[in-house]
Amino acid sequence: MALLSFERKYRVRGGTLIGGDLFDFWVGPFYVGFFGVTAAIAALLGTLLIFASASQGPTWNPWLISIEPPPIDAGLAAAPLNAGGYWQIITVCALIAFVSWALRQVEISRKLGMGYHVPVAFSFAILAYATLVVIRPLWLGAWGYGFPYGIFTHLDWVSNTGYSYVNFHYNPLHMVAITFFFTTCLALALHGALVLSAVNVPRGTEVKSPEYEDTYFRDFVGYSIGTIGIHRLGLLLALNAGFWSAACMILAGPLYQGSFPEWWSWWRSIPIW
Ligand code: BCL
Ligand code: BCL
Ligand code: BPH
Repeated sequence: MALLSFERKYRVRGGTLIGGDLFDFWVGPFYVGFFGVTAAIAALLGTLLIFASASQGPTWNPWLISIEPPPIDAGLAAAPLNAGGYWQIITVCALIAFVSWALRQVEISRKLGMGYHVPVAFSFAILAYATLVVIRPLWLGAWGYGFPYGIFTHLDWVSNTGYSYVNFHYNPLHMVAITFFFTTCLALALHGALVLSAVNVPRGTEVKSPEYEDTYFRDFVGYSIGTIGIHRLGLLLALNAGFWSAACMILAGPLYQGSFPEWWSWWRSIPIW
């Protein structure tokens, strides 16, 4: 395929982590690399296995298809295909696909001489997933604690898991995670709006510089975090949202069983009130 003029500058050789020059090429706009190949294979295989498992189940209705983890009694053993085995293999494929995806991001960062911020950020999402389907089930001693792969059934799992701790809103780390999610959304709303207000100006008027953006917030709330600062803050907020979500599920089960409203009794019995 012919290169676009600007691509000559960016489509450079090298920076691969593994495989040397072997997979160092592009297919259309996509960089391939060793991890592009492993991601594609794992994603394809995992998806095919979802179809294989669905073919054994009662429905082809996409909302209702569900690939169940093994029953809790089965513990940490390898399960027969139709009793959680598909789920186990799909989980392995999914983890390989996600980690490959992150490593491909690393190779692209290296080629371009850029930082690893994107793959680092994505690894927090992978960590959250791994917490739900690997770390927490291992810790609790059964794969059956993982969530089922179905559009509606995974919601049932969230609800049932939540209610088994009486009122999940009282999970203190769940509170922290939710607060970070909401704050992330606040920050992105303000940032997106501010940039558009400076750049997306009426025809014939001048685009405003970042100084205007900073001045806007100084006039408004007395402080501007600045142009790099807002991106640092946004990343920090989003990564904390993912991290405390994972942490709240390690608290729920491995570290604490029973009712989360009860967990707060230490607070009620502090002698100052
Ligand atoms: Mg969930 C909802 C996927 C883990 C709680 N969840 C959704 C839907 C989508 C989904 C079907 C919209 C998500 C979205 O826009 O995200 N959930 C999904 C996946 C995982 C996952 C793929 C995973 O870990 C691999 N969900 C979990 C865990 C809970 C959870 C167990 C805590 C995070 N999820 C909830 C709740 C809700 C969802 C509560 C909803 O109300 C919502 C819903 O409507 O459910 C019916 C943001 C991401 C994007 C916008 C990027 C695009 C993502 C697309 C849409 C994902 C498609 C997934 C596809 C249908 C599944 C398989 C892929 C193929 C086989 C290749
Ligand atoms: Mg809660 C979890 C908010 C009410 C029970 N809850 C969460 C957290 C989040 C949240 C803090 C989910 C985000 C997350 O983990 O992302 N809950 C929340 C809010 C309310 C709430 C705001 C509310 O009431 C306003 N929760 C309740 C009620 C309980 C309850 C009270 C039920 C009755 N809640 C639970 C349980 C859980 C949560 C149980 C969790 O397990 C979950 C949590 O903390 O999990 C860690 C992390 C993101 C992921 C896991 C997605 C990972 C994506 C992967 C890496 C990539 C997928 C790629 C995809 C397959 C590709 C598709 C193909 C392409 C599109 C082509
Ligand atoms: O490429 C990306 O974005 C464009 C990466 C990505 C990211 C990134 C990326 O760089 C970052 C920084 C984040 N996500 C960050 C975060 C948040 C904070 C840490 C967090 C809230 C979050 N991502 C959440 C989510 C969710 C939620 C909340 O549910 C979803 C659905 C996603 N992120 C999804 C994605 C993808 C769009 C993309 C990404 N986040 C990663 C794409 C990828 O890994 O591709 C390779 C894999 C495939 C193409 C398919 C694999 C198929 C499997 C083998 C089978 C399916 C198994 C699955 C378990 C079934 C689930 C069924 C569901 C119905 C439950």
